[in-house]
Amino acid sequence: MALELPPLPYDATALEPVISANTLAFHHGKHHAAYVTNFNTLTKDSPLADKPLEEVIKAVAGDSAKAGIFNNAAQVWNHTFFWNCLAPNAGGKPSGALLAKIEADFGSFDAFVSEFKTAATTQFGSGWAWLVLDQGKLKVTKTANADTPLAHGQVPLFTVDVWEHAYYLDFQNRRPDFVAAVLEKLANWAFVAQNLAKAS
Ligand code: MN3
Repeated sequence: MALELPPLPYDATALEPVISANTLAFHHGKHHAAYVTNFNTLTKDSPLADKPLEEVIKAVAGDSAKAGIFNNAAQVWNHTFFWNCLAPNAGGKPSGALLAKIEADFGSFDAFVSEFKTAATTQFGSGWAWLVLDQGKLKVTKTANADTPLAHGQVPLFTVDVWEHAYYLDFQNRRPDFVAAVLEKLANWAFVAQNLAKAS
């Protein structure tokens, strides 16, 4: 069963002005779509084609002979997850159990934001910044290229794509401004809270 590109969970203009419809047309319509096409080509007639994506990622992680499958599988998963981490009229400060857990594990919400921004802006080259659950504790991590916390025994709760294709049309080289705007205006804390509840 071939993978299909999942539709965006909102209209193409819904995330403006932080993420323009033009960026989404390329990022979802071209980049994410290409990872789906490449994954299907690389796994055609393989038993991997019938496994859930999370299982494929964990099965081929670290296998240099299957690096192409890993990269495309992880990029498909990471992008679908990223789209769900965003919502119009969102961002700011979460509430409830998620906020309590952030305050318990980072000291304060501001301390989490600061650590997340540092991870996102110090990822050298392409990659991702993450909030993960690791052995029951929240942590901020960053991964390079297609790499994903799923390959490291961690549960992803929230991510921001910091590949240049994620922000260059809207922010050019200003990655810190892109990350700050996502946290302030688009972070879908309701989705993150669901991820935490499922993982706890
Ligand atoms: Mn991307």
